[in-house]
Amino acid sequence: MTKGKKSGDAPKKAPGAPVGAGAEMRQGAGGETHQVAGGDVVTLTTAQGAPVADDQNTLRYGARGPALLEDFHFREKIFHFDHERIPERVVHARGYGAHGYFELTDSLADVTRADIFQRVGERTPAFVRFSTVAGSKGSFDLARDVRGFAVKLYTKEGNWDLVGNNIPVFFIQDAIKFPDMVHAVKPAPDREFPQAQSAHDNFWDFISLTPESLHMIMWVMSDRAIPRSFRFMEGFGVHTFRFLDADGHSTFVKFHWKPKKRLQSVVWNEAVKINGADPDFHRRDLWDAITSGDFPEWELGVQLFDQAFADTFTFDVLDPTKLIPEEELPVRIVGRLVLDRVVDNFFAETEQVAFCTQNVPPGIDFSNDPLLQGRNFSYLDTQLKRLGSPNFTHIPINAPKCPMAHFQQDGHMAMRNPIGRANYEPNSWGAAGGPREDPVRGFRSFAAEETGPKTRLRPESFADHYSQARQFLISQTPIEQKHIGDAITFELSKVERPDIRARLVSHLRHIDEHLAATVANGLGLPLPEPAKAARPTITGLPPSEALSIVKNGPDSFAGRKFGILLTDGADAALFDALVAAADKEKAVHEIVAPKIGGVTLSDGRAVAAQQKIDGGPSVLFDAVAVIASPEGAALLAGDAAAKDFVTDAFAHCKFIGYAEEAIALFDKAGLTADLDEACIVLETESDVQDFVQACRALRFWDREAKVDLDAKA
Ligand code: HDE
Repeated sequence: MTKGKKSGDAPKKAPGAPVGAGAEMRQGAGGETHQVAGGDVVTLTTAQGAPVADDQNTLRYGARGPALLEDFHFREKIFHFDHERIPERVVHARGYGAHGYFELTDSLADVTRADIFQRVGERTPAFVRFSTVAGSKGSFDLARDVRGFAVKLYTKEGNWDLVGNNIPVFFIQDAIKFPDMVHAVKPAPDREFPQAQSAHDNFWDFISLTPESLHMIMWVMSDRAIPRSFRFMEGFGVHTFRFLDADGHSTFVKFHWKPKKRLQSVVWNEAVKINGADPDFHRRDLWDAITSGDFPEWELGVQLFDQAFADTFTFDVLDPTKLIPEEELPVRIVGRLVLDRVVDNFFAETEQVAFCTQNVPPGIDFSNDPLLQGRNFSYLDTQLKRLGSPNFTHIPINAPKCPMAHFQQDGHMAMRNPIGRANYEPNSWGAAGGPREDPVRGFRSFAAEETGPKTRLRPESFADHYSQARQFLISQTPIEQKHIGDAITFELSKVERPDIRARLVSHLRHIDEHLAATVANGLGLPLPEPAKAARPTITGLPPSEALSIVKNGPDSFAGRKFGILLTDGADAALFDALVAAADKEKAVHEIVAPKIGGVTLSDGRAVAAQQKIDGGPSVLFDAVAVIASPEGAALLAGDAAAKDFVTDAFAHCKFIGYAEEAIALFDKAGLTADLDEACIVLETESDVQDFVQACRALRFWDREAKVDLDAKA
């Protein structure tokens, strides 16, 4: 599939764009419609509707005189502009959203009365917002960070917000520590840097004093924290929730989103470079996939269990720093989530969407997870601050799509106002008296019986901090384990205080001695004594295949991107064969060329480029090919960006296809002697097919040992 459009091509005309001939109705993000007369442009008006004659000049006394206060058009315009910003989210500020639907594929009527899980085949509208946590709204996409995976499902019995992450556990066990944890990771308050990074003293100081975070740290230091695309990452509800059936019987549940195109991440050196080359890498990727019709898709899976399982499980199911391995409790796939529509307006939808963990429909309920309980307080509070009014549910993106009827009224920006006399209940106005409660359909909480003293106490059952961290590590392939060691070493190398570095390594000794030694060695640090552990590590937990990205990679290159570096005179047949093979694989490609105008192939055909070589480094692609004429290769060999293109692709263990003529570039880049079996010469159509097939492995990890000093240590 050729990438037909450059990003930025919305499927329909953007609001405010010049209007050509023909009548059309345009709908504003707020739902209002603007009539566009046939052949005419719409008249500019003030917000009060007064037509505007001149939008270029303020009202003045004489052309060079002072401005006049009575210029209401100018005042209104500037006033509105001055108030365009709302507070960014205190965490998860940088995010990107899209619309879609959830479709039930397996009924859960046996365990929950939740309406969304009753009828197989039924679709429920959805809005999803992905995000990073630490960076501000304008930060870059490929920070090493947890990704938010927040799903709003507009069910027939109210909105259900499953506000999850791409990592199934969390840093802390009690919500009261959240402000400290977030303060520690965000830029230091005196200097306001570093931005969108965890590689600094404050973060590691907090972490090394908070051993419960170590399991999450293993995930955050793994390649899970630098995903290739939102489309290729998992999502998790993290906490244990409850399903309730019509009789109020409870089943515990953990939620999983599994990407149809399987898992993929980038490598750290690549992430750093992507952030420079395209800070919008993830949002652009999502936009491009949806607008080209390659709709991202996830399966919804549930792990269901009862109290008896909870009582025998090695860890406390209320502890959000623990997961339940899929091998121990299988994930039952019950539906699919498809994102098929980009937003019309980023602010109206993605910025104003207000997720609240406490938004659950009848049939879904909370557990006592202390983090979840704290979140249930926090999100409503946060939305009032961000959106400025308790009427944020009136904003179209937040409004339920099912009927609503209640007696809430007034407040800032009230858009839905009660009609009639009765605004209280009970009342005796009969049918005109408004809505009544429904003891059968209405939401009911699980009738849990709670006992115990009023106290501030962390349960003993939460005290094991290292066993699952170790289980995560040993579940990884060797290359993934190496990346974890590299990441911790890198992060701690940015920590200025040696005692903080040592304190962190003292915890690693409880997770894995080899990891601790590798990190200590990488830092040039004597191995510290092990930290004091609340509980000894259980070393016998079996590896879980589900925790590795590499073991859960795709078996095709579909949805991935080739970068094809072309020059004038490049072999046309080879190029055609490569494009055909990429299309067949359902992969996309972009042409990179010395000039954005493109190249003239060996058969005289002109091919446009999507990237000029300086703006299209190989980090933007999953695999690259170089098809050059001898003259073109000589030209590229003298260009630093072209040399980086191949050396980076090589260093990042990518598959590289090349026409024999391009070898001059590899020579000059100093790669020729190192070319390995993942560097594939393209001469015939069958070479091209072999190359595309080889690319399905995504990376040739064996190479990393050759190009990384740490691997040789
Ligand atoms: Fe959040 N979190 N969080 N969080 N969270 C917010 O709500 C909070 C936690 C998550 O795309 C805030 O609207 C507390 C875990 C996502 O709009 C705020 C605690 C998980 C998003 C808030 C947590 C998340 C948020 C900030 C500890 C994964 C972005 C802006 C108890 C399961 C949603 C906002 C979006 C956003 C509070 C921990 C996921 C401040 C107090 C655990 C995906 O209310």
